[in-house]
Amino acid sequence: MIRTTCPYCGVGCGLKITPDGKGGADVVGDPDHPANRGRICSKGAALGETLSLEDRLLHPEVDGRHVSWDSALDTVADGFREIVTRHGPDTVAFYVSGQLLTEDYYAANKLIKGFIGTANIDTNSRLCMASSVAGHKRAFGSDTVPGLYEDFELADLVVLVGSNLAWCHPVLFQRLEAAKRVRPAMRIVVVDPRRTETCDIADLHLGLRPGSDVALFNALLAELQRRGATAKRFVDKHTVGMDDALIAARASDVGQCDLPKADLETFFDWFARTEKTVTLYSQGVNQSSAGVDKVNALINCHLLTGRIGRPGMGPFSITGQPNAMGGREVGALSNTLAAHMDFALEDVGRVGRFWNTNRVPRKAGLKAVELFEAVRAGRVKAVWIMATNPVASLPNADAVRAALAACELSVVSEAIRASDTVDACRVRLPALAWAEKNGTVTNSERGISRQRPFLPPPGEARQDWWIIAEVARRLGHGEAFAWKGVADIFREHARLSAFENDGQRDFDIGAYADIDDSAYDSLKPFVWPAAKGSHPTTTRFFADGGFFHSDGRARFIATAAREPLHAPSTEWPIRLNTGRVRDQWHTMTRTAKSPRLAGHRPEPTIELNAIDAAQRGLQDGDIAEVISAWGRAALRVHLSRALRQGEAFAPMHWTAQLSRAGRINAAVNPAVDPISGQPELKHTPVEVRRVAVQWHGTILARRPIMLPAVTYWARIRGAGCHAYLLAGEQPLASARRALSAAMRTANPGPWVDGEDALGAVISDGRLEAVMRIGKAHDETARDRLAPFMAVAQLDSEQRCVLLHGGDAADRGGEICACLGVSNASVQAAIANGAMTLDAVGAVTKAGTSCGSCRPEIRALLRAARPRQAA
Ligand SMILES: Nc1nc2c(c(=O)[nH]1)N[C@H]1C(S)=C(S)[C@@H](COP(=O)(O)OP(=O)(O)OC[C@H]3O[C@@H](n4cnc5c(=O)[nH]c(N)nc54)[C@H](O)[C@@H]3O)O[C@H]1N2
Ligand SMILES: Nc1nc2c(c(=O)[nH]1)N[C@H]1C(S)=C(S)[C@@H](COP(=O)(O)OP(=O)(O)OC[C@H]3O[C@@H](n4cnc5c(=O)[nH]c(N)nc54)[C@H](O)[C@@H]3O)O[C@H]1N2
Ligand code: SF4
Ligand SMILES: [Mo]
Repeated sequence: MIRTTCPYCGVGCGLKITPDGKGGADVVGDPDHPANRGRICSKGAALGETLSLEDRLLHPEVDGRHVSWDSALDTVADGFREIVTRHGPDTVAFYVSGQLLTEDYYAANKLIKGFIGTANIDTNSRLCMASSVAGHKRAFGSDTVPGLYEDFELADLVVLVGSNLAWCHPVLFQRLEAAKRVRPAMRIVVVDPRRTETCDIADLHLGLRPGSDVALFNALLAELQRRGATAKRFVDKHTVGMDDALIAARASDVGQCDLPKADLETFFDWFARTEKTVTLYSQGVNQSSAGVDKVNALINCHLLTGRIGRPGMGPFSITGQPNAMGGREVGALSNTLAAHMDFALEDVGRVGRFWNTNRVPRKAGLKAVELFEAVRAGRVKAVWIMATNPVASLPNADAVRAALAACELSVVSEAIRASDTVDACRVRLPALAWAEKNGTVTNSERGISRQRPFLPPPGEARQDWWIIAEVARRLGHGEAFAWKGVADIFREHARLSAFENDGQRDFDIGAYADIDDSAYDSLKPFVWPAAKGSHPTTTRFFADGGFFHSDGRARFIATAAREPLHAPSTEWPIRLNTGRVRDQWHTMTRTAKSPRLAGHRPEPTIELNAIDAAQRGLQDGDIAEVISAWGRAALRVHLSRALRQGEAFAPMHWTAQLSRAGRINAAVNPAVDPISGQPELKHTPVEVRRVAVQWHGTILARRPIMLPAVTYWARIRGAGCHAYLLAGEQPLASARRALSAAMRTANPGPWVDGEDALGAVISDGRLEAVMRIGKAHDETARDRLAPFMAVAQLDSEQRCVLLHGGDAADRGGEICACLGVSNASVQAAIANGAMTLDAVGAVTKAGTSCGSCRPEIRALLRAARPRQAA
């Protein structure tokens, strides 16, 4: 059994792994890990299904040819050297990721900032945490998350702003849910334009107008002061700028939020009266052209009330990626330097002394969106991408693809071959993946945990730090990169955090600067700070001031509410919001391998309010084009009661690998916050138009199919098969011909026609491939057909049911990913009288494993109640 950390979200759950000896593993929550105490969510629980080597990049490639490591590394080193010599260091760049381990991250940052001599390294955290980083620095003088996870459990009021915790940080949601069950008096408020699954445990949902958070928190600040909630001693002793912040707050108009007066009154009242208040916030705050102001507007409320750094209270920026915090610690944003230092002259000198180099740049580098603009314009001529998929995840994504195509030297270090970004890069370096990697990550509460390998390295793949160090050596910097393993890098990183620190910098893990290899190997999770000579504790920051501005005081920031940069217009009347679904992770390079995760949301959707849909002649299941001034995507229409009129939502996950036109970021605008440079991914004015498709189809096949050209397709994994969901504009008959030919090419055998536009390849009694095609969208076809693929040999009755109809399985998709319980089974249980979550669990088992689906089961229960009462 090996203890490691989950590679997905920033909760950073500890896991216990038992490899099965055949390349797979059993994964359970680690009861001893402080982040999760044994809990786990649907994505974590399905990790065992994502370990196969299918789709992995296993050998270095240059210009599409498989080459040796030596040759690939020479190509990278020679290319960077030559471009730097010809055009200067600022014409090269790295674009890295919060999914690198701290040791890899440290190596990348050291190479480019310390030795290549440019700050042109940015990370996908720019799309994620940059506004929080900037807001923290403005308020506290440092990028410090003051609190701990247990504060959510200790609080009497938890305000979730722009966070869909139920789906995005499920284990923290479970902890919150459990705390509320024990103490029902605890109140939860959700501030989100959408009525998300997180609202399931909320006492109040403030469905505000998108982008109006500053107006809301300004109004709150003014109200707190009016109601006498000011912590006068704390404000006088530890802060500056309250008066200006209050003047700005009073000047903004809460009417902009479009919220019922009574709800506002309740919110102000609860906040004013509740000392133990936590404000937890995420991408609804950060991914905005006013992201930094949103952060400061809500921090202002905590400074005014002195509610920070004590148990059960404080602002809490929840991070997305497993090592978003580690990236901030090593300083891999282009506007930070290293170990929570930036480009102040003394920091540049200090880091240069520590690294023994005089090349440290004196100014910040390019931020993600401008970095790829610079690539496109030819100002940056070499870019090395590591552990991120910008062709899918950056806004205005077609421009990113075009930038890479125009780039002299595009390099990518990746674990997966099938990725839009790998397709777009010239040099492809195979990286080890989670199960094989070794190092540390930092979670949202500053907790550092080990990731430990439990599978052997496949093919020629190597860990990222090794690849970086090999390039460094070829560039003549071998001595500075002569690490023998990850423990060497960790110790160096810990030494730098403590170097000339004396308490001036929050990030200090000097206590670990001298640990030996075996202590590193067995390292238990710990929360920083952990200065040399200190005893392990879990510390909060700022209860008694001690802010990191030179005068030790926090800053109130006067914030003025402003509209998103691109407002809706008559041409683009709908506000497109984007984000996540429960069971997929980002660009799906890993989660899409798991059949059980595919059940929940199998396709890329555009969720619309019923009124907006009706105005456009759109019905549930139609195919629609989402069009903006930047680009377009074609998605399945999904009507949703969670959305306000005039607002749409699309998940960010689908790439060209999985759906021809499902990449929503082709349409998302590249506006950024003026301070943080974080893109406004939550707000793009768009129009949505019906695509006049003639038919809809579903194919399941044992072997993957080369699809003919069709308007819309999405592909997912089924158990033992590949599933395709299709729709097209050509006549039904010709589509049917083309598709059946494609099916048979990959899955040879005799073709059998069934009723109801069904056709199948059945060879020696085994179903090889099956298609259902017709004029209408049949949402349940995949679930009905899947059980037949699971049968080794169809008996005559099964064959008859398959070809001539009848219900072989239940309908309506999967609700419980862990135990494979369908929506229909849950509904049937409810219809038979299971009226509580526990009762549904007892009958169907749904919701009794990881619990991620409990909000959805409760929604079905709620929906059933009025019907049963009637
Ligand atoms: N299942 C799953 N979990 C994940 C991830 C994943 O890919 N899949 N990714 C991880 C990562 S990297 C991140 S960053 C986190 C993100 O975690 P979250 O931030 O919780 O997730 P999102 O869905 O991006 O957005 C959160 C909410 O912001 C709302 N929102 C949009 N505009 C506004 C606004 O103007 N104001 C307010 N108040 N809210 C608004 C959206 O409606 C959405 O419900 O999730 C992490 N966890
Ligand atoms: N429209 C819209 N766009 C968004 C967002 C949104 O809410 N809306 N959210 C944004 C946010 S918050 C984030 S964090 C980003 C995430 O976006 P990305 O970072 O682009 O998403 P991932 O799919 O996680 O990409 C990580 C890649 O690294 C690879 N990989 C995994 N492990 C390793 C490793 O150890 N080494 C190497 N070299 N490669 C590895 C994976 O195969 C994968 O291709 O998306 C952003 N984009
Ligand atoms: S909540 Fe789920 S995805 Fe996040 S770290 Fe824990 S198990 Fe992994
Ligand atoms: Mo993120």
